[in-house]
Amino acid sequence: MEEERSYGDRAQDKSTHPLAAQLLKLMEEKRTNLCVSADLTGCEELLQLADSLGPQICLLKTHVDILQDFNPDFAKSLEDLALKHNFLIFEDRKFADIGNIVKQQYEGGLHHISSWSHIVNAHAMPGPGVVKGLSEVGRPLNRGCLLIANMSSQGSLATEDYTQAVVKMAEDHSDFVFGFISGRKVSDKPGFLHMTPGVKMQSRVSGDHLGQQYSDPHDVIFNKRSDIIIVGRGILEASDRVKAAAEYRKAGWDAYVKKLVP
Ligand code: 5FU
Repeated sequence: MEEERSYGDRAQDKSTHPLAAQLLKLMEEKRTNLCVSADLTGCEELLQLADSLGPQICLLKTHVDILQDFNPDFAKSLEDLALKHNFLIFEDRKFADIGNIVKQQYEGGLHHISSWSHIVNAHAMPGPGVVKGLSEVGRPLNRGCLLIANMSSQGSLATEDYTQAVVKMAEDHSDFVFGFISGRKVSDKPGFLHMTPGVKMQSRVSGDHLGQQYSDPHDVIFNKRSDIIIVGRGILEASDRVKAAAEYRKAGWDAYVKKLVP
């Protein structure tokens, strides 16, 4: 197995995308590889969550289309909290259309995602046009994109060949794409970041009734060699969310430190 490099070290690589470098650096500084998936339906509750968990996370992931009261002030407040606590915002929009449409979905509509979200993601299924379209909007704003290499859900149609084609597409567009949503490390390029959803501490909870499948932080970071754990209900449904986040943060960080030992 090749030697694992630290987040801080990977941030220094010339080939690392500036946004990936910023993220790797803040992960090292804050000692966290935890992304909270803020899957809530009210703006106020989401902002409170961001403020209370902000010190413990490297990323806050949103699904703005499930918010019942989204408004431009909310986006501004979230940006302020990201600055206050030094985390990045990732809108999990999973763009999946032709370039001409994803451009408009990213920049316009009700949500103006490109104006406040540092990171978005996309399915590679439509071909490179989806990345080119997003990149025309995102690059001038110094944004970055992740490609979905495979999904955590049961019965996902992503084959190994598909995943390899996604890696190639990312490499071909590395001025905008800087990593993957995937269950495991799929590329050895140090500038690419891997983020894994479907994470829950209790290994006895193997999934939900709609096909979600869970692994624990150690398995994701140490065994599967991913970089960031994405945790939703494991934190959101806890009676004490701050305490639960601290536990996930520690589990994710300990697994990373263990991985660094040659
Ligand atoms: F791309 C993916 C994926 O393959 N699985 C996911 O679960 C994204 N997700 C997201 O992570 C999903 O949209 C939720 O926002 C989150 C997982 O939430 P959970 O409550 O931790 O199961």
